[in-house]
Formats: sequence, C-alpha cells, structure tokens
Amino acid sequence: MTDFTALKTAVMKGRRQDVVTMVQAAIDSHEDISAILDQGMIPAMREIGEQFSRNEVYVPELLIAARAMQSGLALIEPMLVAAGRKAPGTVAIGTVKGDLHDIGKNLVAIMLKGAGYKVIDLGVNCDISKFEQAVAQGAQVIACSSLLTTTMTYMKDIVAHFQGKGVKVIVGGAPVTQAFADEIGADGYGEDANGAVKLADSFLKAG
Ligand code: B1M
Repeated sequence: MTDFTALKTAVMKGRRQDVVTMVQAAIDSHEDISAILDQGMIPAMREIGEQFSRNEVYVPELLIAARAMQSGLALIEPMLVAAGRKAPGTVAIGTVKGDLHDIGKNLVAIMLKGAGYKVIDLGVNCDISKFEQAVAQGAQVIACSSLLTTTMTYMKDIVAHFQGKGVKVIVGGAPVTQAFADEIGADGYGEDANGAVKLADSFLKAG
C-alpha cells in the first residue's frame, strides 16, 4: 500500500531519489497509476504552488520539486503508454511562447501517447512557427499549454492563425478555462490530461 502523503511530501521537498524509490515501489506493487498521479504527485505541485503564492517557498524550491516530479513521471510514462489503446492521428503539443512550464504539458503528451496517438512534442516557449512546422509534419491537432496569465493570451494568436486551415487547436493549463477557450474561438478546452485525450478522440478517432 503506497503512502501517498509521503510521496506528496517527497515531491514537494524535491527529494528526487525518494520519489524515484517510492514510485518504483508503487509500480512494483501494482498500485493504480492514476492514484499515484492524482493522490500523490499532482497534489504536491498544487500545494507547493499555493506555498509559492504565500511567499513561503521561492523559485529554487519550485524547481527542485519540478525536477523530482519529472523523475517520477519518467518511471510512470512507459506504464501509461503500454496501457494505451490504438487511435489513429497525430497531435502536436507545446507550451506557448514566453512560458517555460512543462510538467502538465509532459503529462498530457504521455496520456496522448498512451491513447495511441503519434505525438510531436514541441517543448516550451513555442511560437506559431513551431506549430506550423508540426502541421507540415502531419499534425492534425495542436494542443497548447499555458500556465501563466501573461502567456495564455498568445493562444488567441495561435487559434486565429490556424483558423480555416483544417487543423484543430485545443487549449489547456491551470489558468485556462472553458470560457476563455470559447472567447478565443479554440476548438476545445482540456481541463486535464484525460480531457485532452477525449478531445483528440472526438476529432481523430476513427468512427
Ligand atoms: Co511557475 N507559476 N513560475 N514555475 N509554477 C505557477 C504557474 C503559479 C500559478 C505559481 C503561483 O504563483 N501560485 C504562477 C503563475 C501566476 C499567474 O500567471 N497567474 C507562476 C509564476 C508566477 C512563475 C514565474 C513568473 C515565477 C518567477 O520567476 N517569479 C516563473 C515563470 C517562468 C516562465 O514560464 N517564463 C515560474 C517558473 C516556474 C519554475 C521554472 C520554477 C517551475 C516550472 C518547472 C517546469 O515546469 N519544468 C514552476 C512551477 C513548478 C509552478 C507550479 C508550482 C506548478 C506547475 C505544475 O507543474 N503543476 C505552478 C503552481 C500551480 O500550477 N498550482 C506555478 C502540475 C501540473 C501537472 O499541472 O501544469 O496545471 P498543470 O497541468 C495540468 C492541467 O492544467 C492540464 O493537464 C495537466 C495535467 O492534469 N493541462 C492541459 C496542462 N496543459 C494542457 C494542455 C492541454 C490540455 C490540458 O491541451 C489541450
């Protein structure tokens, strides 16, 4: 039985080796992968974000927590991908221009791969030209991630750019809402990684 509180604390404190040990032990004991994420790792990032808002921790603490989180995700990725079903289509994903947050984007990419999609991961700080290149490589859906209120506005430019070009643009990230997605004319809003997969399915799943 995994101690999710201990896992959450280890992520928050950035104790990378402890996170790796605990996640590996959870995997070895056939713990539900969603539980590892939803009860241990994701709440850790949420809580350290709240501490950051209250000036109780600073950017270095966020960085080491993020590094520990990424190490845990790297162990989970093959399990999620192996569990995947087959669905045809290519999705390009990137964090938008000016934004360097990539944990949520990586999680969405992992879940899309797990659902059988070919994923073109464009990384962070993506301007329109990067998404254009992915479309030239066959991307049918563009998934944009933003974690900052100052960068989410760039999604409006991306949506406008691809309007009428036969590419679906979907958006997500902590400050993004359905209302914002509607306002900028996006083709969809994914509240979380599963939401992004459902959107891709709705556009690309053979039916
Ligand atoms: Co930053 N940061 N950060 N940060 N950081 C936030 C976002 C913040 C809310 C913290 C706070 O103040 N409480 C705040 C933003 C405030 C705002 O805009 N209103 C903030 C700030 C201010 C900043 C800096 C400006 C700080 C500074 O330098 N003074 C700076 C900006 C740098 C930049 O990007 N230009 C900065 C830097 C950083 C670090 C580098 C230290 C680090 C990022 C490391 C990394 O990503 N490799 C970091 C972190 C870790 C955070 C918090 C604590 C955690 C983010 C995270 O990983 N969450 C964050 C606080 C928070 O979000 N509560 C914060 C876990 C992740 C799994 O969730 O990314 O939301 P999330 O993804 C979810 C969904 O949103 C959704 O699915 C995912 C899985 O469920 N989703 C999508 C995401 N993308 C999607 C795309 C889709 C669909 C769904 O496509 C369709």
